[in-house]
Amino acid sequence: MELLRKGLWRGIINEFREHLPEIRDDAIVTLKEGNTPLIEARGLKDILGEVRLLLKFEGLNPTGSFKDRGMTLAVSKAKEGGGKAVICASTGNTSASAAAYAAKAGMKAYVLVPEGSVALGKLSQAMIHGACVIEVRGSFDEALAMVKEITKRYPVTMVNSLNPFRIEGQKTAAFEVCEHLGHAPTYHFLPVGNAGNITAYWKGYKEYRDKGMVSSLPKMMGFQAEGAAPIVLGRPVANPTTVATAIKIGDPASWQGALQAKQESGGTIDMVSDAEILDAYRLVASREGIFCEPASAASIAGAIKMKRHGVLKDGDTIVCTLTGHGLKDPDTAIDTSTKPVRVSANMGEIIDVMGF
Ligand code: AN7
Repeated sequence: MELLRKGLWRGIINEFREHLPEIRDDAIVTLKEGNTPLIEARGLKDILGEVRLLLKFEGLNPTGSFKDRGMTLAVSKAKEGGGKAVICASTGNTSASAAAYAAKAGMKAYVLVPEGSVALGKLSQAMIHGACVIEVRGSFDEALAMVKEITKRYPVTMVNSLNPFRIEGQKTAAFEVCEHLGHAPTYHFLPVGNAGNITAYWKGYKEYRDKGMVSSLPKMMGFQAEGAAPIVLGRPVANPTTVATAIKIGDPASWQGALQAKQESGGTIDMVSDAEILDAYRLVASREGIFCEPASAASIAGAIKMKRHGVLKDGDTIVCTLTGHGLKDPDTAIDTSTKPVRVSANMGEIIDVMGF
């Protein structure tokens, strides 16, 4: 009997190599990212009607977010080029992923995060993986501007999504959606922060269409948080605010990529309020058993909004990417949920709470 099962997942570089930039075998740094599930969601029919809703749960990547797809390639290419250190500005997930892949590569990671605006889980990841964590008294946008300057002058590789290998890696999520479904969805919903991911998905879908792997393309539906919606407003936002700290970004690096995805696909870049984001966040947790982080729920909130506006039709296939795991941000989960009931070690009190 064969003890080893054939076909164990080898990470996105090895699985999609013919669609990615060339890389030397010995430079590949992988934590076996990718191959995340596309989960049928049947519990929202009272809200969404007879659309077919599928959730691409990117929170199940090695560090708990979609960033790992881009990071494996960005760090591998840095290693191939003899790089010794990487740097990023981050609202949290990029820093967690950079720290982990740098650790695996034996490289140094410097991460700049906006002080007080990074969810607890993400900060803990960057710290435990041994990154040099620099909390900047300022915004993500200010931190990114400094990272750009630093990489011009010092021997460190930028692994923000301005690094083209990040986009190349992240486009593999679109490949997986096509392969799981056997075709492209009608709509693809995503949260939008720095706009790298929507740029990457659109590139991925177009490549699979051009190579004849699928025959159609989805409409790309990007959603920003109302208090951090520069692309919707058409101008940078100086002091972005939202409970969804991952997408608290006022001047996205891939602004043009997002607009291109919207225009070419016939989709939209729109916004949802924090209240809509938190409703969707609780809904997907309580009805579908999926714990995503608040920013991720902007995709579901966007789909609900589009249903309300009569955009979605029965029979449409809709994919929402849930970009990060809910455990990244336990504070928001606790703040927005029913509090535990405290009792003495007494059967009567417990049965009373249980309502029997
Ligand atoms: C969970 O980590 O920008 O539009 O520095 O963490 O590609 O930026 C995170 C972004 C959505 C937005 N959902 O994606 C960072 C960072 C989650 C995120 C986004 C982010 P982009």
